[in-house]
Amino acid sequence: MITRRTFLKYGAGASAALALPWTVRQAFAARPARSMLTKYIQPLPLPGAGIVVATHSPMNPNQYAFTQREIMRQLHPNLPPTPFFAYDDGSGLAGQAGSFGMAIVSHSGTPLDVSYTNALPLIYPEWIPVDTRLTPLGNQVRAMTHLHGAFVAGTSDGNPAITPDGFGLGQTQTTHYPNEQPATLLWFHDHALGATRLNVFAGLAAAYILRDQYDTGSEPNPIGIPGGAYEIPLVIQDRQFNPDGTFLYPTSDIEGVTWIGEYFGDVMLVNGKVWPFLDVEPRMYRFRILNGCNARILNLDIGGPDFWQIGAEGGMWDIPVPVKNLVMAPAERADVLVDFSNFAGQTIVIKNHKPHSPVSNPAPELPQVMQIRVGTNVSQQGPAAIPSSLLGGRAAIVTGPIAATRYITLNEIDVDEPTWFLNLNGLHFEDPITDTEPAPKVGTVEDWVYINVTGDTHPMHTHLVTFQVIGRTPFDVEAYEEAFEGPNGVTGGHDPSSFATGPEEPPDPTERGFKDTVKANPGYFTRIRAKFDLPTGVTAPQSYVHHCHIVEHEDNDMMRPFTVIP
Ligand SMILES: [Cu+2]
Repeated sequence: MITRRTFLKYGAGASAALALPWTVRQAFAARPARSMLTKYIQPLPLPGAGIVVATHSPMNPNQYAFTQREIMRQLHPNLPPTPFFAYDDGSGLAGQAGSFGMAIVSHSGTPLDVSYTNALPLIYPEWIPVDTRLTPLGNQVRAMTHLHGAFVAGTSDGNPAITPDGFGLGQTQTTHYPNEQPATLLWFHDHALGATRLNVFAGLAAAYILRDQYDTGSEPNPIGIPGGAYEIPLVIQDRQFNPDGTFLYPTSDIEGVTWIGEYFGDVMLVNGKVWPFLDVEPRMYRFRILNGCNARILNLDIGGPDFWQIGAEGGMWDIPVPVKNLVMAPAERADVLVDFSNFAGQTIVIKNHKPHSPVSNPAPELPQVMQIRVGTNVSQQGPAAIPSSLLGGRAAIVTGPIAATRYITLNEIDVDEPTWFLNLNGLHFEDPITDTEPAPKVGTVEDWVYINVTGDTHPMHTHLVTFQVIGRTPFDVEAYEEAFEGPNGVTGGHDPSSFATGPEEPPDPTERGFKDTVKANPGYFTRIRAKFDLPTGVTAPQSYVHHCHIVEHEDNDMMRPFTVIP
């Protein structure tokens, strides 16, 4: 058995080219359209100006009815129109400018009923290379929506363990979102079994902004942060294009395999447009940043001013934290303030760097993200200074004892072979749940320890709960593997503590609050802590999943079901 870690280790001595994961070679080889795409010549789509703020049902303000369908937009002036999948709120999407263009605005404490009806093509179009080994119904387009970060019943979660076939043409998925959670940025995206990477790549992703009485979105507000036109979502996604305008998703060169290990673009899209620019006034702004890439870990740098991070996936923090570089794995969110007051008349580029060790991601470099043009005139004065405190909190679970600690291994098996797959605990997604896997009792607190024996960082996402990051401990991977290795990697349930090679490292300052996605770095075991409550009126058992949010990994097969039990 060759894991990617050993592959990289021993391959590097033989040939530098061989040591590169083949997806990287392919990404470099295939860039037919990139050279035509001049940077910073089109404006960033904004809510109400290129991003549709979803309209509720005519009879019920707390009900939304979406249709997933294929539309076309020009994503760069030098490209023909690009076909992609979109969530239509019934408006017809005339207000959607790019390939990301829908946002629900909801309120903490006010439940919503949201339905999704599949009106996509019956069969995947040619530009989406399905791997029928991984899908339940061949090359049929099956959709299933998951509200990422939502505290919901298992039946409203978009659960591939409950609904493995997803929803086909003409079928409707109905969901109930209680919104019993703090104000934050969630996002809804497709979660179809074996095709999540393709459906998300094809465009099925949208924003879900949760407000409360403090985080009103208006200016002024009780928190003293920017609002209105000065609060801007930045959804960052990398893509490749064919010269005809279609998105390009490379296929495997392994016999019988279509799936690739990671999808990396050579072009950056922000809010669904290629390398856009944004005009700002010389004052304070709030950016709601989402890494919407399939597999790329971003390391963002805004040049002149600082990022002041005020929140992440689980909502707002108690204080702003200055951050020079925002290292964001797929699905992670950063709520940041940036003060342009001292930058009047200047042009700034948001750049993306290779993340530093121990974060590891095989993405080829893609250094430019977008341009920001700071004007000289302020039309509305914002907050005078970065607030010294906020109205949120730190992640700190102090309620009672730890009911259980779950040891979950992350494995990558048979790299570059037809049998290549990734897994948790040496198990496929469809395998029965074993007694060492999570089965939290409702209302109890558990520690989950993600033990990474692969060569890459995996952003692990838990459905249902947000969690506190407790810390990361370096350990002797070889010795741990040798002790507990099974046919598909290291099996679950084995405490790695005695293999530690150093003390537990505290969470990063950007992990101050509750999170729903955590970077599990190679050579470390990462401990998170969560309380497994259920929404009001929802009774155990309820079924969910946890998985790597590199969506190629999730599809093949780094995802497992778990049940919250009575
Ligand atoms: Cu992964």
